[in-house]
Parts: sequence; C-alpha cells; structure tokens
Amino acid sequence: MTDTIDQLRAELLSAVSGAADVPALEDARVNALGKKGRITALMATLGSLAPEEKKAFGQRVNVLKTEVSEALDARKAVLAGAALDARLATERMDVSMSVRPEAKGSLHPISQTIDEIAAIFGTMGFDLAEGPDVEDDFHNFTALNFPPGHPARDMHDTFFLPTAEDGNRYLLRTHTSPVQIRTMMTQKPPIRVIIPGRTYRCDYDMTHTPMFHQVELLVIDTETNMSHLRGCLQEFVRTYFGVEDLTTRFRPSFFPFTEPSAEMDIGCSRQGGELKIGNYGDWLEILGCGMVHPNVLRACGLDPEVYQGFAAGMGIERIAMLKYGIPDLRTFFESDLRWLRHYGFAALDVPSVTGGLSR
Ligand code: 2U9
Repeated sequence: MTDTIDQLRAELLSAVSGAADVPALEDARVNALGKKGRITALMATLGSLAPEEKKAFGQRVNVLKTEVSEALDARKAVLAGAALDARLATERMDVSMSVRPEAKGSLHPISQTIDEIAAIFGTMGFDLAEGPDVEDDFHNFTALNFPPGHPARDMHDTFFLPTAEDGNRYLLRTHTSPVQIRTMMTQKPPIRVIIPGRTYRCDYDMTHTPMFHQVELLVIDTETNMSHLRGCLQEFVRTYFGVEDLTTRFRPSFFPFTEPSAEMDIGCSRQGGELKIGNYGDWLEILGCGMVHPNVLRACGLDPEVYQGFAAGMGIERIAMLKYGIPDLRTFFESDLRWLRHYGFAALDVPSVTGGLSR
C-alpha cells in the first residue's frame, strides 16, 4: 500500500512540477484529481479493503490529495507569474513619452449606454437616483421581501464584508434595488426614478463577472398598473434599439420583490448565426419586471391599499453588447486601449432621444 501511494505521489508531483504551461498543468490536475483521475480511482478502492485497513489508507490518500492540490496551486502561481512577465515584456509601453496630438480619450461603452438610458427615461419624466455600493442586509434583502435562507443571501453568491463594530455584516450590493428602498423611504410618491450603477455577485465565467452594471426603474403612484409598465418598457426598447415598431412579449416569472413578475422579450432574428433586433419572428429576453410587492411597499412605510407601482431591471453590459455588437463580456473590464479605441465613443457625442443614440 505504502509503495503504491509513494510511487503515485512521486509520479503526480513530477508531472505537476514539469508542466510547462497552464494547459499542461490542467492535464496534470485532471489526471490526478479529475473524475477519472488516479487519486479518485485510489479512493474508489477503499470499499474493497478490510475494515482495519480502511482508516489508515483513507488518511494516506487524503494527505496525498492535499499535497498534490498544494503543488498544483503553487505551480499555477508560478506559471501565471511567468505568463504575466511575458505579456508585460511584449506589451511594454513608455508612459513617459509625450502625448501624441492624435491620441484621444474615449467614453467607455458602459458610460455611453447609461447616458443613452438616462436620456430616454429622462424624456418620460424619470429622475436619476444613486446609492452606496456597500449596503446592509435590510436594504439589500429584507426590505425587498427576500425570506431568511434565500439562496441569494448565501456566502457563495454575495460578497460579505467582515462583521463591523456596530455588529452589522455589510455587503457589496447584489443589485441596485436597495436604492429604490432608500428612495421610497425618503421621498413622497409620485416617484419616478431610474437607478444605474455597479452591482456585485460572486460569479465568474463567460457570461458573468464579479462586478457588473444594472439599471433599474421604479414608479410609485396611486393608479399604476401593468399596462403602464408594459407601455413604458416598450417605449424604452423601441427608442434604445432604434426600431420604431419593435414587438415585445411578456412571460410570467418570479422575483421576491415583485408580484406579478414577468420577463420581457423583444423580437429578433438568429438566422445564419447573426443576431438582429427587429420583428423577425424569434424572441430575445431583455429584462425582468413586475408590480412592486405589497410587502416591499409596507417595509418602506407605504400603504399598499393606497399606493402601487412597477419596477424593472436589466443588465447594462448585456444591452450594450446587443446594440454595439460586442461579443465578449469580460473585455469590458480589461482596460485594453485597443478595445476602447474600437468600441469607445467620442466624449462630446452627447446622447439624446432625437439624435446621437446610435453611432
Ligand atoms: C424595488 C421593487 C422592485 C427590480 C426588478 C428585475 C425584475 C430583474 C434582473 C435583470 C437582469 C437583474 O441585471 S440583471 O441581472 N432584474 O429581472 N429587477 S424587477 O424590482 C424592484 C426593485 C426594487 C423596491
């Protein structure tokens, strides 16, 4: 038993330290710890051992697993450092060089898109509201009718800060909705606000980044209904995408803070693998929305028998990608000047509803 484990340790550690690049290291990880990996296979033999052998064998395999995992992490750090050094060497720039007359700054597509959204809702009478990125549980979850134990409250989804001296466990807001709570608690209806801003979730893959931008809207009045919601959102998407008769479709959905809730689709085409916005018979999900839940109104001190309202939320990166044909979400945050030169906007190209919305 000892021989087998020692031999395997030597083999696996040598594969890890000999991995010349990240793909080779990934191969070594899969070979050791993957579903069909050598250590996984060794663990699977545990069941066939005599009871007195099981404990010692299990402990030794666990130690081996830890050793190999640590070696993988260490090698990964070395390779990442080397890759960065290589990149820095090829992408070196001399920041002391004098500014060339043709060098220009440009507006990031996120800023441009926020300006466009603000211009469109501005003409419908909406104000712009902002709030803190660091929030407390009440404004981010409780007032929004998230029950205790809801998955969004989980450590895995939310960035929590260490418990503060006042006993509160502050967090990075997971949506811009706490700003609506703050608005309802401080302003008397009628309320018409849009809230663009940064939001944070513990997620990173092709379609998620740990920080992303949302815009949400809120209307509170005494005779607000779902048809106002639909009309307002339809007007927005038609103006934003520059398609005058763009069709919209509502599908039932669920959010803790709205009842009823819906997702809105807009017409599109995916023919030939190319996405086109317009009335071509296919559908594309664009935003979530609904009537503000009576519990949310109550939490903000508003009587649901007197006031109702609607709210909606959408991802700014997503609608910017759709309008400007930006294929990869992660490029938004790489600060690559070549990307900015390509997708950026002239700083003085002020958006309005009558002109300058599209390039
Ligand atoms: C209050 C009451 C209701 C905001 C809403 C959505 C539906 C929604 C997602 C779209 C994509 C977030 O960016 S995203 O990940 N949002 O679907 N948001 S209704 O509702 C509110 C907000 C505040 C007080």
